[in-house]
Amino acid sequence: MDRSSALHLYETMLLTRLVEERLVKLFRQGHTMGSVYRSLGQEATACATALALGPQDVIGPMIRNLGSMLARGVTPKEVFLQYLGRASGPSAGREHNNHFGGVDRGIIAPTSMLGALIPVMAGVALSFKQKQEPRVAMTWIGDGGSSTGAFSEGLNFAVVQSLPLIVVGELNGFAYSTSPEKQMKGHMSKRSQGAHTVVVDGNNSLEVLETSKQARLICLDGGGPVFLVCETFRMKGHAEHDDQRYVDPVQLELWSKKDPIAHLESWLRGQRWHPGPDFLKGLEETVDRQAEEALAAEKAGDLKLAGWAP
Ligand SMILES: Cc1ncc(C[n+]2csc(CCOP(=O)(O)OP(=O)(O)O)c2C)c(N)n1
Repeated sequence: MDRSSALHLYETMLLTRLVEERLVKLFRQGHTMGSVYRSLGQEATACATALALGPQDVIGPMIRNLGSMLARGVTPKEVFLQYLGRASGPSAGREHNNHFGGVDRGIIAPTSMLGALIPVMAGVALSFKQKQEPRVAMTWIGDGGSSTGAFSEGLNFAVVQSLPLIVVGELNGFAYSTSPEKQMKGHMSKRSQGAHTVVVDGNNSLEVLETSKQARLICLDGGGPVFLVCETFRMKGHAEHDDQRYVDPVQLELWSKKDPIAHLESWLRGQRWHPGPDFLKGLEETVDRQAEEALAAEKAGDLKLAGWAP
């Protein structure tokens, strides 16, 4: 791990946290459409995985993977415009929250239907294999989403066809208010359908990045798919309306000590690579400025639901 890659990882995770914090404020002020699904505590699982990819690879994120989109160059302003439902936003006001992408930048838009992206991304990976292109597809699935038929069918297809697909399993303690033991027997990694499977500490961004890079090489070498299960914890409720009263505070306390950003910060300090407080301040200013620009677009009458009369 060289200094600039480590700082890029740090920057992407911080940016994800700051953008989501600002989205929460915008939500509470009544500006946004839909809710905000935080990835607090899971930034490593969203960012370090995507940062392991090459520019020609394709991702299919889910709701807690805004960080993967920022990792691929989506700007905070685009995210704010999208959540504000603006005509000048990425989906021109036709979709809410992070349901946008762009084939040109290798992002298949997230969908709401859990599991549905697995067969879609297996299809993307199949096209790479058929065209003999050295590219991989990556998507994410929660422990709850791994109970769907689409997950099993899609991953099974990828295994049988040896497709260059990385499925990141987010084992994060809860699917809405249901814990994994209430909906699966054994560890999530047992649901691999025979795929090469690795379990990592999802809050250790360095380990996630390194393992994701290895997973990519396995895929490029024809050994895919890879099921990369990240053990982590959802530190907020399902979305902003959910106060997570069903979560044991002791568990939250325990996981707060394993915060992925704090972990990387202390590693950077150990390397004497920590960029200092101005780095965070600069990012905060960037996020603030871009949020204000999006709010200015709203004020200027950049209509919600493009093409519709107010
Ligand atoms: C097929 C399907 N069933 C139910 C839902 C409603 N739903 C949306 S998110 C969610 C919980 C998802 O939990 P998990 O997959 O573990 O991901 P996490 O929210 O923990 O990241 C549910 C039940 C849905 N969107 N799609």
